[in-house]
Amino acid sequence: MNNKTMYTIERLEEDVGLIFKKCGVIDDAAEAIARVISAGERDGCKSHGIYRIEGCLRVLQAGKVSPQAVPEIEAGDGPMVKVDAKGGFASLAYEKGVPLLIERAQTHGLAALVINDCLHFSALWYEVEDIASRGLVALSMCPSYAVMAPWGGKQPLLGTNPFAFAWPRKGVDPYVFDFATTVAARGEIELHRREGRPLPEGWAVDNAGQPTTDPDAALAGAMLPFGQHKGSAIATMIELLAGPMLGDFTSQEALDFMHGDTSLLPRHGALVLAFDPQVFSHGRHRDPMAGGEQLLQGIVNQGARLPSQRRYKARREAVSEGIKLSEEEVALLERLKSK
Ligand code: NDP
Ligand code: PYC
Repeated sequence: MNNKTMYTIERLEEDVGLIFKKCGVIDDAAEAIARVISAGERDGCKSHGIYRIEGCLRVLQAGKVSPQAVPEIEAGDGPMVKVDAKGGFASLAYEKGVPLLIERAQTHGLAALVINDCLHFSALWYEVEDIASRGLVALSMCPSYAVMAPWGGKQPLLGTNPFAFAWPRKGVDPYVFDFATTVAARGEIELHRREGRPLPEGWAVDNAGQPTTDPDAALAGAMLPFGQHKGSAIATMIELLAGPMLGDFTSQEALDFMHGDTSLLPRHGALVLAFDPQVFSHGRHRDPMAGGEQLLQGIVNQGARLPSQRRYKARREAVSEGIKLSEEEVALLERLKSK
């Protein structure tokens, strides 16, 4: 890429927050969105960084997300914390619900954060890493849009349904993985299209069900699950757990709600689970953290890298040198700020 401009994380957060505030999004929500988008850029996760801003703005313009929504929490004394996002962005709903989720997991061993009716556009590692950095194990999942064919089928039905897991570690970054259940996130296909690059084989079929490496044909056709029938089943599980089980949309319903327009972003529910390993292992006289460490060390000792290692490295570089943005990205921020 061409010349780069360095941004501090604070400057990027401020700019992104300002863009959303100018579009009528309440301050708390705009700032929560800015944190997650800027963290994506900081960690080199381009498919869920500033590239997502225009998608969010299109949904605002289409009137399909509520800029003034204030999430409402409903939590008795039990392990379930429910947040009704009221049709607003998921980031604020997550931030509002997570302190109670942590408290309940520490009390009950396991707790669930149920977010209903939210516009979810972000990477899930942000949530599970946040929970693991407070000493808990976390799982997060949500549907998206019906853009993926089930294994053996040809028509879009399931979403790109992301799934993330985090395990806390003492003195080092948590173990985190986070992936779409399609071969790659849809954002990756869109980035290939923008850059005029063909897709790797096996990512998608065209609208006649034939394999394609053309990003446009892939976007008009169907994406494919990772791991064939296995990814297809995991994506189905995510639909069931974070859709119908929460009384919320499946990926097909989320797409219908947007009148089939995948240039917008999906609105649906999300499920985040937190586990306290100290409660689960109580009475066993074995330190769960030490046991986890032994396993992770065994992986590293084979020369394998842990998931998120690339991301943490990108973060360290961004913290010391700044976040590098291209001329086009800077121009985009400036244009949106001055609107
Ligand atoms: P990737 O395939 O880029 O990465 C998946 C995971 O595997 C990451 O944790 C990554 O760590 C790790 N990984 C990659 N290569 C290796 C390796 N060689 N060895 C060990 N671990 C490795 O992710 P996807 O394209 O599937 O998804 C990208 C993002 O899209 C996710 O953050 C997801 O949450 C988001 N998404 C969000 C949706 C939504 O509705 N909100 C929908 C779909 C996706 P590392 O980052 O360090 O490379
Ligand atoms: O990259 O597939 C994706 C995606 C959908 C919604 C947010 N990200």
